[in-house]
Amino acid sequence: MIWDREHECMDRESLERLQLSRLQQLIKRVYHRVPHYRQALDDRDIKPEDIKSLDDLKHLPFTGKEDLRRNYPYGLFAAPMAEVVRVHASSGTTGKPTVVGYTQRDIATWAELIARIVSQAGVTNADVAQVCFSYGLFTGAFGLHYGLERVGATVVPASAGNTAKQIMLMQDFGTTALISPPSYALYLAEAAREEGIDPRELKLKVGLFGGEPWTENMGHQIESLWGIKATDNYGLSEVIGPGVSGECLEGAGLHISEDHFLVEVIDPETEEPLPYGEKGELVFTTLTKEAFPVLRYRTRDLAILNPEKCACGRTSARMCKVMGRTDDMLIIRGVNVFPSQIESVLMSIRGIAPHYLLIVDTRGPLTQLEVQVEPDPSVFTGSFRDLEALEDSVRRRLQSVLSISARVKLVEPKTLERTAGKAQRIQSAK
Ligand code: DLL
Repeated sequence: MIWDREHECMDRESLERLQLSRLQQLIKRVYHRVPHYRQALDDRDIKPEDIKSLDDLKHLPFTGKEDLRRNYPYGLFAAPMAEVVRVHASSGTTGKPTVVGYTQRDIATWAELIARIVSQAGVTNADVAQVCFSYGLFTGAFGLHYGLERVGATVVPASAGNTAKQIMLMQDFGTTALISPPSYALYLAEAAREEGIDPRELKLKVGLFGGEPWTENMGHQIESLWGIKATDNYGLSEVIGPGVSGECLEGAGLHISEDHFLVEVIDPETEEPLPYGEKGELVFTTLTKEAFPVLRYRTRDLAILNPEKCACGRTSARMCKVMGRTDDMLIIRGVNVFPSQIESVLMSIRGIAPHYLLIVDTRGPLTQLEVQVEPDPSVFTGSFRDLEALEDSVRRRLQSVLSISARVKLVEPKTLERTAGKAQRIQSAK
């Protein structure tokens, strides 16, 4: 079903007219309300009235995660706090998260955008939708929740974790739609089988998966384990959260809600926009957000755009599945984390030498992280109990500061490789 035919099937000319008027409003809003954007526009000698066509977008300044960090927590908000009804946050490149805000109208827009995605995956008011993202600062659960309610689905806000209970809920509540990170869908299927339950015997029909990268092959595995249709949906907190784009049942790319987000693909090195069909970094400009609009936000996600009308009837441009990132951000069980954040936690622990290795294992259903560290020889007693306590304290610090669960392994002093050049601190498990 097409939730919002008027906008999802708009001809390009009308769409571009709408985008331009919204872009002009946006530039006015950020110029007058957000000192950071005013400065960035002034630096380029751009005044709001200079925006005459969508082509002018390429002259506008980019925004990056570092701009959010510099303006922590509310510096980029374009609405007074009295109008901000919700905040969410995601990991930044330091210990501090990046914070985003929503007005009442933003929350309503978000629910509409999710309703589109949910409907294009075939979910209706006849479905029971189990949300297995964690409810909290992360945008995933709350974002998807309200859009599912908007289409009238029965939402089971199961949140993340407690696998045995998730399976019980699926059985007892007759869950037909699973909303989770793709890796968790694999894990749940495995856990169900271990309990002697055939996942294909459950009522599940469809899954809406996102929040982390996953390959088509992983999709096929999920589909055959559960006997369902697996759809991909993409988004990021800085732009809105989930709801930026999602797959329809044709499975031929993720439809971007272009009436709300202007999308570009750029060459990450030269920063020049690339034509349709070429692989590059996704850049989004929000067209309707009030509390936290962004100008040309650099996602670091790599993809290709396709502007052709889809067989489903929608005219919006589609992005392919995310093909990778331009930086080294890791997503460990849905939690975004940069190696630099792990490093800063490790370096703050007494008794740890400044050498470490991160081993990322993507072979199983859940991405696992092993952190190898050396004890500092000056405090190294050799006592087994001390070593265990040290390992445990590293594990707990990573959990409490970064919310990641990692396996921590202390290795003999001076055994991690030292290089004269760039240290190779990340390895894939083989
Ligand atoms: O992960 C929003 C979201 C939640 C989307 C649930 C879909 C479902 P952040 O925590 O800010 O927001 O992380 C955003 O996660 O830049 C991508 O690198 C990655 N990501 C999100 N969805 C996908 C996807 C949410 N479908 C970062 N495929 C993004 C690949 C994805 N990567």
